[in-house]
Amino acid sequence: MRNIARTLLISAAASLLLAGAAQAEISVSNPFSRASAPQAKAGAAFLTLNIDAGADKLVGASSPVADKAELHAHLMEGGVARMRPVEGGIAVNAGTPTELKPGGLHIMLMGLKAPLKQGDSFPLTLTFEKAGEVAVTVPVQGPGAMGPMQGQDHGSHGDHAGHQH
Ligand SMILES: [Cu+2]
Repeated sequence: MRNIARTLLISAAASLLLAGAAQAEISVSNPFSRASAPQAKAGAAFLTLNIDAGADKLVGASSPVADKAELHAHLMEGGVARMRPVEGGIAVNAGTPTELKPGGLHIMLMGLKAPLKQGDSFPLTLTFEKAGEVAVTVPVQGPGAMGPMQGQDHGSHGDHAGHQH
């Protein structure tokens, strides 16, 4: 009797430990930025966030190319596109990619130290509420780019079936 109770306790403790150790993994795909005009003091970075289980929140970002990086959203206010900082972070939920893209959520790079040049890339550190810091390399596309360059995403989606490489 006592032995059984003890065994149960031990296995309960072990599964608690396991649950604590299993951390959801964040993946970042399709990062890109746009070349900035010579006088521009701000730029933006775009990317797609996925998490394999549960939920997390993007709460901050930083990059050596800018004084400051802010999480922004674009809104339409009375027919005028505006952007403002996102309060409380950007949610990432399992099963639904969170897209940061032109005209929507983005990472604003404030106080660019030098213009972003097409063909260059720069490091960006994302800070998540649970996962902590995740480092990303962001390629700089043309000034009007709406997505990463063709052929650069050989990542996660297994969408190669129809392509003739
Ligand atoms: Cu912005």
